[in-house]
Amino acid sequence: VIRVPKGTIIREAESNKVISDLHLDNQREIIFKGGKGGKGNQHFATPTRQAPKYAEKGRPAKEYWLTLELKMLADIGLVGFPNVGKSTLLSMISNAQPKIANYHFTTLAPNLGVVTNKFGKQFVVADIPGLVEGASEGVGLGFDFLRHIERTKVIVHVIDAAGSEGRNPIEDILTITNEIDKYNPEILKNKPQIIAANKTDISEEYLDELKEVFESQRGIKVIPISAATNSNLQALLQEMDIVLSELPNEDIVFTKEFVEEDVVKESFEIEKIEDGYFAVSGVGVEKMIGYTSLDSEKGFAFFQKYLRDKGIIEALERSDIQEGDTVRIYDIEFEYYK
Ligand SMILES: Nc1nc2c(ncn2[C@@H]2O[C@H](COP(=O)(O)OP(=O)(O)OP(=O)(O)O)[C@@H](O)[C@H]2O)c(=O)[nH]1
Ligand SMILES: [Mg+2]
Repeated sequence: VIRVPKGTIIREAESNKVISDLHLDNQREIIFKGGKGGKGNQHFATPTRQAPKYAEKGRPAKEYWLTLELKMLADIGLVGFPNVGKSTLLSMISNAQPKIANYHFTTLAPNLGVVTNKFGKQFVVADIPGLVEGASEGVGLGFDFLRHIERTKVIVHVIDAAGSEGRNPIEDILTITNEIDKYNPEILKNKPQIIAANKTDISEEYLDELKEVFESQRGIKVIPISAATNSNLQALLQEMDIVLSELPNEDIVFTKEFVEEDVVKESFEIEKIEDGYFAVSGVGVEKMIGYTSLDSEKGFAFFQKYLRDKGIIEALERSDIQEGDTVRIYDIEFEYYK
């Protein structure tokens, strides 16, 4: 039994497909069942053969590499370039006390804060480390943090509306949106977005253009604020509230994508070594040989059935195998007859 935090997503490592999303309190899940014990020889006894030589070997437990990924469970994610004031904003609206400093990448891991609005309603806001161009390819703090955005219900773009570091906040939003899309095009499709135009105490230089480009043209609300001077933060909280209340009150849950056959089906390879001589390899067959008693007739029949069920016989026939040809599977060899 492995204990994991709520919000852990389990994927099969090779295909990266989701096996389970542990999003509930105290959720328990059997990811793979253990191996089954073999049936003893008594099981195969008949009235005439009281002590058969054949016994089934136990089957090994399934083996897979898994990735466990922890996604934050936050209602709202603050995203933006480094130094725009995300942590300052979180510290002003929530109970969180993130580090704030005038240099890039001050925040290295997401901070969560609980916001309580004036009606006593609570929601969780995440301060996500600064994203930069190329984040979807791992630049800056990279996709480690992009993945946290996947699960937040609402995205708040925090920008430096004063352009005080010489960057254009409109381009910044477009760049970040583009990075999120490159990382996973599904993220922004149904997620409401809000723009928190920060640092308006310095200047409102880009405010009109922001409203034109985002509010008028794309229907994304732009709210001018100053996190440092606590100006207009109530308007932002109110907008967060409205947007959240319009959303269905359920966690974003990743559905199971993984089916075991995905891995098992393609797990063999056939190689024609020379005329009349074929080699079969693969994790599945190798294991099968390990736990089948091929010396006994019944064991061999069982193995043949396995080869047929997995499509290996069919694949051999497609490779033009002829009656009497030799098939080698790891350290065993046998002749092929229909
Ligand atoms: N004038 C002004 N300065 C601000 C405002 N908000 C934040 N700052 C300053 O901007 C600098 C960066 O603020 P942070 O909150 O650390 O920025 P951040 O977005 O969390 O930065 P990273 O963690 O590096 O991504 C600090 O010096 C803040 O004091 C604001 O509204 N007005
Ligand atoms: Mg920060």
